[in-house]
Amino acid sequence: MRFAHLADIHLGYEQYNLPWRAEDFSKAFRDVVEKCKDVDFVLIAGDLFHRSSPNPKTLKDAVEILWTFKDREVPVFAIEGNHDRSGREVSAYHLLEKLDLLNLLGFRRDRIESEYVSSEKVDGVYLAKGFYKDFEIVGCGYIRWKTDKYLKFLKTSSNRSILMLHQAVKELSDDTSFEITLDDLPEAKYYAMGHIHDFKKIKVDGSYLVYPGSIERCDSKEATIFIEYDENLIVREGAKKGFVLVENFEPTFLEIDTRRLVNLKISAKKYSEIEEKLTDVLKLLKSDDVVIVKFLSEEELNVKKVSQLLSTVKHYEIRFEKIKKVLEYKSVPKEDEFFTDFETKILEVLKDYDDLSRRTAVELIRSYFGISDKKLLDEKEEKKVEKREEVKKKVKRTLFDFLGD
Ligand SMILES: [Mn+2]
Repeated sequence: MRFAHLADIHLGYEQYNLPWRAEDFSKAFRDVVEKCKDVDFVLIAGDLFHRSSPNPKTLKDAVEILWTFKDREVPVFAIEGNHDRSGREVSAYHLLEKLDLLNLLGFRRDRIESEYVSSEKVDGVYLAKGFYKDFEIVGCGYIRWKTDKYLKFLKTSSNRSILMLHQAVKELSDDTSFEITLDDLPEAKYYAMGHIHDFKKIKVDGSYLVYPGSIERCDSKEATIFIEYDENLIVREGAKKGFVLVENFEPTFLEIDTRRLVNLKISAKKYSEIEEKLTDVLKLLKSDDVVIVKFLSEEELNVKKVSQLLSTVKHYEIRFEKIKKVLEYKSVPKEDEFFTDFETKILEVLKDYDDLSRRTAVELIRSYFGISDKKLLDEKEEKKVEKREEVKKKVKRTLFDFLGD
């Protein structure tokens, strides 16, 4: 017995406003289905669609692709993700369920009973569970708040039980956002997870907990390759995309080919260097690539020119960040280099900033320049005499004027 576990298919995602990118997502889904031969059933752990209201083309693709499983008589069990759950009672999943293309699991207002689904009443609602031979599949769609309240109802009874959730588990989340921790999980023989877009696999009390990851590259953080050109040119491979085949509860990752999404970062002080580096990097790029490039420079970017250079790839997105010039500080001379010994001494005395130190400083200055008290007084006296003479002259002249000579 084996089953396929997929998640985060994001059908209909017109990434970077490009309708043909949605085609890439459909193609990836077709490739997955192609590789799912000889499975007994299929699990879709949420985010089958990129949006809760997929357009007609996307719905048509979903119906067509899922019909392959229907033709093969392979049941599909699915839960809603955060991207495609609906605030209203009916989502696109209900349409697919009506067409017998999948079995929607989780909390429902009405009791659902079908070939592969049976409902159990919990807390005033019904929990639709999946059954395939002796496999029991329990799960529910994405929940943002009070996850513990819902999780406690997701009890399994079979020893071939699968718990399917679209939630980020804290211990496996790369960023700070998560809704549950490993301790919150009810017991199961396999945890079929969705929501985290990278393939992850760990063991929890002897059972595998797996995120197959998204089947296509949903943003530049999920790039095929990361190229960084600052001092040196560094090329790093991104994560593989695909899904998981599970046989006897042992998961195996199967890779799916995707269009290359290149995450490129070029830094240089001068714009001319940016152009040179880009020309270098272009040798690594292919005509089918989608390139997300970030330039960092002190000078303005010649957008027209870099666009021209990038026009050899399928699509590019340019981001630019102007970096501030690094200021060069002139070296400040040391105090003993700048001041003479005498000046340093004066400054030292004036540190205390009181009358005594001021008087001391004045004394020092006087003796340094050879100015005695007497000399100072003499100078003052001289000036006074000069002034008096001047005044006298003026007065004299005025008196003469007055007397008419
Ligand atoms: Mn997703």
